[in-house]
Amino acid sequence: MATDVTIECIQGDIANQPDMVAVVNAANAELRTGGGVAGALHRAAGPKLAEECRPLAPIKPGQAVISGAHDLPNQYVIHCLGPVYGQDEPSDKLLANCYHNAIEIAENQGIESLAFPSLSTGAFGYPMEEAARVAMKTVIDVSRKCRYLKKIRFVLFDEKAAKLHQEILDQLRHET
Ligand code: AR6
Repeated sequence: MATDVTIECIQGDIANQPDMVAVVNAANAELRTGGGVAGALHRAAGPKLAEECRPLAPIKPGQAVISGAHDLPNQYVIHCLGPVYGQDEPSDKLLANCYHNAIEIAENQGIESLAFPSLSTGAFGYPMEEAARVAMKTVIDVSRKCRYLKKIRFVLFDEKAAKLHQEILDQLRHET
């Protein structure tokens, strides 16, 4: 039986979500540290995260893999490689695959709560509003089939992005 999944949008830091079982990384193909989300998560997790990830790399756009969370206050990190906007095509399909695959991995692990950043909207250049529509639509669809997941949280870096995600979530919920 599917559970009812709560979807919420907050302003915050993806590396500081202690009440979530798993957090999602906006990774690079090599699963190394980097800027933005990857930098924040690897810094907080410590060097053992990159060490654990090395044999899992490289990953392709749209793919997701899971690791432990090391010094982060979570149990798992699910690493997704988002599409580089204007380069990895079709970018909307590849971005949707990230959300779909991350949720599928979480379900297979029996994870109850999962926090996402806004994948691809930093260094990878995906326009925030377009990306938020893809993200919300995918998460609403996939979460209908979840058995274990109870909460999905979008953690946005600034207030404007959090408000935009909330508005799109509200719109899409009313349409479906
Ligand atoms: N918490 C929540 N959101 C954040 C945080 C944070 N600590 N830091 C940045 N954001 P990005 P991408 C927002 O660049 O576009 C990396 O260097 C940010 O404002 O982290 O998928 C990797 O190594 C933006 O809206 O991810 C890859 O090479 C969003 O999170 C590449 O960048 C995603 O920004 C991945 O690029």
